[in-house]
Amino acid sequence: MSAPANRRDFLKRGSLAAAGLLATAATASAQAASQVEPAPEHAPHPPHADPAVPAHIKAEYEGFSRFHPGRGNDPDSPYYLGKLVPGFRKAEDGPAPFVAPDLDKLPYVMKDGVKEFHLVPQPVVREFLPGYKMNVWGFNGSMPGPTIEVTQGDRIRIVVTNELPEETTVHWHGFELPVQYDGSSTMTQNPIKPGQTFVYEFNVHEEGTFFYHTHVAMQEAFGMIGWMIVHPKKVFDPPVDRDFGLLFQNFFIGPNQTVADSMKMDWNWHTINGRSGPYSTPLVCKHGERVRVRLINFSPMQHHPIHMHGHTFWITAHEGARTPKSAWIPRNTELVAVAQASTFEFIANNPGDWMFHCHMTHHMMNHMVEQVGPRIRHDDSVDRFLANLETRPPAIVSPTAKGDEPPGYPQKMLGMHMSPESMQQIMAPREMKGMRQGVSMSMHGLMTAMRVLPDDLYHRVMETDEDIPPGEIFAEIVKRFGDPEHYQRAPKMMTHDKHGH
Ligand SMILES: [Cu+2]
Repeated sequence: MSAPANRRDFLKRGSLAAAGLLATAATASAQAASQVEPAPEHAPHPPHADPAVPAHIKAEYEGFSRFHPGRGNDPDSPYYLGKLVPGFRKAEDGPAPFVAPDLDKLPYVMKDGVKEFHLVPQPVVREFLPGYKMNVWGFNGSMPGPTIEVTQGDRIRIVVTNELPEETTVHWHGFELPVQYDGSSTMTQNPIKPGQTFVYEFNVHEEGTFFYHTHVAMQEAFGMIGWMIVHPKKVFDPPVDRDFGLLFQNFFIGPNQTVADSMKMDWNWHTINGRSGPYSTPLVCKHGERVRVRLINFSPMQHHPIHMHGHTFWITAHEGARTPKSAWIPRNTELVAVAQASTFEFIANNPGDWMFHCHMTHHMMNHMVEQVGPRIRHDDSVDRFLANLETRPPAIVSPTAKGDEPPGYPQKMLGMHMSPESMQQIMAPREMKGMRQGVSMSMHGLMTAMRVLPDDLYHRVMETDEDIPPGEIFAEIVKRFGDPEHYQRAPKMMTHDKHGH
């Protein structure tokens, strides 16, 4: 079927579905509330939700639409859940650039046909949240280290100069390389002493999601890892428009401390690419695109069930290699164990700001030391707050609990108290523009967002310097694709009021 014919058909069905919806609503209000109306054959989809699809864009694939949520007609179709629906990017344009928010890329120089990188293991200060500057270990001033991005078939040389106060080695996780360059401390090489340099060099015949990391266990718990992306020589089919990476880590950093403690068995700080929610920069894509997301878990001890709202995705690769299409699995939550990498792809056919997070409850909170008071207090000790435990009032379960401090409960149930300056720092990236007022209160620890925006809204958010009021983009999406009569905007200044009113 040609694209224009498809579009006419699509519009016609859209109007019919909308008419059906109105009729259904009218009937339902006149009948008993318990009665269930049969669902229309196609999901209710008001005509105003139809994006302006140019004639050259194919929107429908055997019942699956690039532009509105749905599964497709047949689980055995290659297009079921968008499985093989291509992105807009042409394969001949090469792989979509890899984007790991909040991290830089490691530059290289070409020397006699070899890509040469310089990597410096060193102690670094990383700002997990505005004002929370943590003493961790990383590479080249960053934790995680800068991203190494190469292409299958490259020969690479990594010159490692150790600026740590102790010995280290660097391991190239997952590569099938000559053993002397594997970076396994003492098993394959002498540790690199402080101030010394060691040169790793090997051919990359693999493709996939890899990473480099120290091979000293305690240094791993301090954060010593970096992305290592190898693009395939020939772009994978179907081509994607976006290639994002989220790297999940846990740390233990005690109250009134800034130094990560690698000996703990529990973990209270959680970072995505080295930042904690809501300071992690959201992912933004356009409505209808094919999007790839790579996940790495480099936590010391704990796994992460990573869940994305509003879409079903296909698991297309694990750390070692691309998975054959016949073995792809549709999911909405992917469990990523320690040191594993998982890759999924989906068609962004459901516009909105979608939660994207680890589902472990403790990983959806930062530092979890609220019961002993603020995280960092100058000239104060933890003891005063701990002393309160004996005298604190009994737990009261009542709707009269004030604000976000229910009496008797040690933890605050909602929100995060931040100065207006810190809040400004969090809301500053363009990726946050137009999200609902107070959105930062819902993204803590290993939580971020996948924003799926229609072209014009994407342009306003990502390609202009327009000052967009909080909630404006979200409200516009509700207007076009949702149920605007039943939508309530967020109360103003919610995030700046200590007591939530
Ligand atoms: Cu987790």
